[in-house]
Amino acid sequence: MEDIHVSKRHPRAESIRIRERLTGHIETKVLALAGLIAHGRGEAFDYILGEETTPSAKTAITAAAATLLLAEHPVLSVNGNVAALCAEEFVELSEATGAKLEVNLFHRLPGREEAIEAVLREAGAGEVLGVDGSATARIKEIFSDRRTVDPRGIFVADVVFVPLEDGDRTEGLVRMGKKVVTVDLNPMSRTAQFADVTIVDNVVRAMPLLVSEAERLKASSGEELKRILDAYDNARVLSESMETMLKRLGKLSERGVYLEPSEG
Ligand code: PTJ
Repeated sequence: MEDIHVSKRHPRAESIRIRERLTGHIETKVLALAGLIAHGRGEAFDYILGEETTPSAKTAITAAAATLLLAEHPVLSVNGNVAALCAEEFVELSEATGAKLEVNLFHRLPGREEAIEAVLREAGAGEVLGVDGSATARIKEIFSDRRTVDPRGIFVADVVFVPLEDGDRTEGLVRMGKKVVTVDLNPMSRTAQFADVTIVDNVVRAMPLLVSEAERLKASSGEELKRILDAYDNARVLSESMETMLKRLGKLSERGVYLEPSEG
């Protein structure tokens, strides 16, 4: 796939590049059409957040790394959006934590699982669960196509990483006694609310930080990792992310017009 040319001087060059990447993945079937809408919703929250990783998101990233490292059977659930945006980092996170990669989709259209598997393999993945008819187990607590999972993966996992979804799955997984880690720019989404660890940040910024945090904490003892989690409060992290948005909008609302024209 070729990127369109966007001048580095364009004030929203990075955002346009990411959009191009996503629209290109409609044709490859990696992305569901609804994935574009989901991205737009995420972008809107990112705009209000200030398009930066906040201190509370960094706290959540540390807790996410500790949760994955402490798990016995961690699984990283891959959907179309995350495969299109950060397949390499998913493979790296899987290597750093020993977590399995499983393709698990909301929109199960013909050819999508294979397309996502191909993107993961190109990014260096070895084993990929949930493909080639291997999603044979059913989770009765989930009421969408996401309920069919790999019996070697999400079904038996104690910790599941489910970035970018606003759905019933997190509630179902938590009800089953599993721990859930997510990345979601919307702190009010059901997944953000029900997860044990919610990273309110753009997945594009959060994933490299999560990989390096997992690599840094890898040598820590179980006790040290448990201490990180004992001190972690997801409700506080969610409050702080909402507060960041509120304060930013409050400050900007004092001026209304806050952008300066760029020099020609
Ligand atoms: O590939 P599939 O078929 O499994 O479908 C994937 C999507 C994302 C289409 C599906 O899970 C879906 O419809 O998700 P929702 O309900 O739109 O929720 C996506 C959540 O991710 C929303 O709360 C968005 O704010 C958030 N989001 C979108 N883009 C990003 C994001 N969060 C972090 N980083 C982003 N880049």
